Amino acid sequence: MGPCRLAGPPAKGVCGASHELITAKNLLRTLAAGAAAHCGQAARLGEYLGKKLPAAYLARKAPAYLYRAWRSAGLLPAPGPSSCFREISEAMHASAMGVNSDWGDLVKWCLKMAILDGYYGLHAATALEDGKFGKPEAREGALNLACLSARKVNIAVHGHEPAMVEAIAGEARRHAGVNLVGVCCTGATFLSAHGIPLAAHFTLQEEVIASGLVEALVVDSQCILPSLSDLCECYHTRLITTNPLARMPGAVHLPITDARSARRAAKRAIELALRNRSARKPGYEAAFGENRQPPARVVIGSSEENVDVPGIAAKLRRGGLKGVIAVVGCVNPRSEAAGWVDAFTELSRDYLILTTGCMAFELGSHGLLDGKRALHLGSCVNNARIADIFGRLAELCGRRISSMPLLVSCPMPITEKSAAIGFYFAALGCAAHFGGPFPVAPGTATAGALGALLKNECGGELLLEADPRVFREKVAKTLLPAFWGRERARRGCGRAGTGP
Ligand code: BF8
Repeated sequence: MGPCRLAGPPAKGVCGASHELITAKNLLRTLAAGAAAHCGQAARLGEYLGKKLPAAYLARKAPAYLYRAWRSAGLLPAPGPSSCFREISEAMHASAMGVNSDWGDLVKWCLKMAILDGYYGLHAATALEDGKFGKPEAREGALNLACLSARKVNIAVHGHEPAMVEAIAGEARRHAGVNLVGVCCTGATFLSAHGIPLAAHFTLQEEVIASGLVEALVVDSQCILPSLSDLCECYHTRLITTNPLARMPGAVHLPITDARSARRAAKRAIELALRNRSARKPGYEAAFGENRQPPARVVIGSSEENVDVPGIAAKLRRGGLKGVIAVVGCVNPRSEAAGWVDAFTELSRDYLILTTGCMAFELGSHGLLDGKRALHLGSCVNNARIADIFGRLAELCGRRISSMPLLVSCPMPITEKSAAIGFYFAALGCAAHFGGPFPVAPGTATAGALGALLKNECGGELLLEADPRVFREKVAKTLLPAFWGRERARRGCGRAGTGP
């Protein structure tokens, strides 16, 4: 027996597990892993800063009508930020072999994980980050591999934890010959907080090393390819790990637990990089010089504070804007990114795009992050900023989130974290789109049950569509305009009939 395989309905496993049970368990484990990563990130930052969130954090932060709806549907996690780890552990227990075999109940657990991820992961990490480092400011920045420098000592910083970013950025200011670049979400944080260039997203992280120009790669946790260990051995790059949970073979380990150890690690990482400069092979510099294209210029650093939310609400009411689309999550090498970029470029004529994570990099490298059509809101935990903007837009329009033309699209998901983010927005009442590979297969009973639960209890919906052209047509012709029509039909709720 085992591991569980999906033979397709109506077949059952030898243990009697149905297709629905196996898919619900797998989805729950995916969402629990995503929530564990975001909540772990927030908890680690809280420990680093010596800060705790209030026990009633979720109750205070969530829209009151949703909080009541989630509570009556049994979707609310236990109160208190520290309870999230118990809930995640219970979700793993419930989905272990031979524990909970009521797949309808496991589907509820899935939404509980998504809600917990939103508040004790995304919102908590963003609030702690902002409390310590301040809100980002809108500014111009540069992005892609051209941000590396053939003349300077290059240090790439990769991962998700702002403590490490902050320490290295502070220390690097003392060394004029050091060029710092960011990778993945750390890169997004770097870019918005310090204007330091973003060299690569997840899919391009190996290219950073393969440039042959990087003296040190400093990583913390999440989305760091295990292949980087081997790759650093093939080039001269020193690999440095800083999170005790995320060790890598062949790396120098400089654990960061507090401000002191962060400063120490930053200093040592820079020393190692400076010393390693002589090991760089000159051929790479010449190749870089010949092939280098100018970096993409982007506008970054948008936040719930500096985005003109009342102005957007007014445009939505007047019909000058058809809706707002949040483009979030990963860029998957299995998918054709160009098709998605085309779809969002087309949609940006009628819809405002808010974007984070690796998708923000992808849109930026195609010229969309001009501060008008698409706004960069930061790293993946900073999707909390988008949730805040959505909530505020709904308030200003006198509606619920579910009756606003708001969509979240995660077109090329890879990680468990991106699945958790999408489902959190669905639990808020948004339409949540996933492209392939889907976290749950379309047309299955499990997807149907999730869709029904979302619709009935939260007002949200799930859109599973892997073809960018079909997606674009669905959004433009039916999905978001339908919000206004539905609202008109409902009458009496908010300002019915004011949409386009
Ligand atoms: O958290 S978008 S590949 S980098 S999971 Fe990872 Fe996906 Fe990129 Fe940041 Ni987010």
